[in-house]
Amino acid sequence: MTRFALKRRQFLLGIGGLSAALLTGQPLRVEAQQPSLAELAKQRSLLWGAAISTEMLTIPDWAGLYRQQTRLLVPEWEMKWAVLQPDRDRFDFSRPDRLLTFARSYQAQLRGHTLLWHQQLPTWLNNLTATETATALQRYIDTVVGHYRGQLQSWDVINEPIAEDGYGLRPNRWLQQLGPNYLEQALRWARVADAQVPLVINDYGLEPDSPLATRKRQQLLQLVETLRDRDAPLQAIGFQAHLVANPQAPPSFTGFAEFLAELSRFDLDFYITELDVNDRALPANFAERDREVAHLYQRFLTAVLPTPRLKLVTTWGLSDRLSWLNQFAPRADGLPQRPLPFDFNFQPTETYGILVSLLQSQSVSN
Ligand code: 9MR
Repeated sequence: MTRFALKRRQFLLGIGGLSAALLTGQPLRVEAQQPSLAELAKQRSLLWGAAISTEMLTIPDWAGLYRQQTRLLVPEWEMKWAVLQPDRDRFDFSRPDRLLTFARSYQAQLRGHTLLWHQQLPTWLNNLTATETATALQRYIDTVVGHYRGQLQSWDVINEPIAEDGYGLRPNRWLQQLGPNYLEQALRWARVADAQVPLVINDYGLEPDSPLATRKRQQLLQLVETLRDRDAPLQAIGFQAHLVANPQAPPSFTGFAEFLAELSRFDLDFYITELDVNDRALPANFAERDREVAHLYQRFLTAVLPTPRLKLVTTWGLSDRLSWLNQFAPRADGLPQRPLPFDFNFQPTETYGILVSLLQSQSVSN
């Protein structure tokens, strides 16, 4: 078992920071009559899904919730480089293959996430020369995209290429070793390995009305212009949409909606890829917290759902139980975050109710 898998298993069993009592609070039950977000989304030609990992499949109610609520899955961490090529001469597709089998068992699709990212990289990639890095990259893309040829809904070829401060490209090892051309090159290699699969650039921090997000949007626009000028294969932009609740200054998304309209001249699809709400700044009380979280989902989706080229929405997980936020952005009061449409015990939260009514609503039609 990899280090990442072990960490998650401990977490799942309640020994990774959350109280075990939370695991036993309520009976676990997936309501058969609960409307399906995926079915509602489909009525507006939208694919609806969520990030998943193989641990989640070991709990029948959790797997059942995915079957009921999603038609699109994305591996939360098991399709990253450190997992797929742990040693230079060994590829291991067993985990994402299991997710693909699960997706197919109920006619759902799987998104590829992600080929190039500055995190979760195998250590053998360290200390390679520029030429060796380029060779390793090409082999990786060729092998991985080739393994899944014709089987995925889309591929996140490059994840988070924009610099954190919004000034220029992220100074990751590919930029440093191969220069800015690495983006175009990676897209082209992916296209050679699979002639059809939509290729995506995915990034975060682009959504709120803020000076930083505005800079990041400008930078992304420049990148898309450059890639288009050079005729690089690129079919969609993924916006992660890890939203952050802020009771003092609730985020708004006017600039983002305008940005999507501006980007539409490039003939690209838009994906919302990792939607959730970080509730660290919200009060402990569940009812109050859930109301604010749901409200933020509503503000965001009201701004983006009318976008004609919006093709899919995936939340970053489905149940709060294993949300990354509990590890990466824990609340100061030690309570678990409540960022997703279903709570720790797989019961629908206020966010779920808001999503149902938004997806049914005519006023945000696209
Ligand atoms: O949620 C993911 C977490 O479980 C993994 O440990 C981590 C490293 O692989 O990646 C997290 O997912 C990230 C995603 O791949 C890219 N955008 C940011 C997400 C949260 O960190």
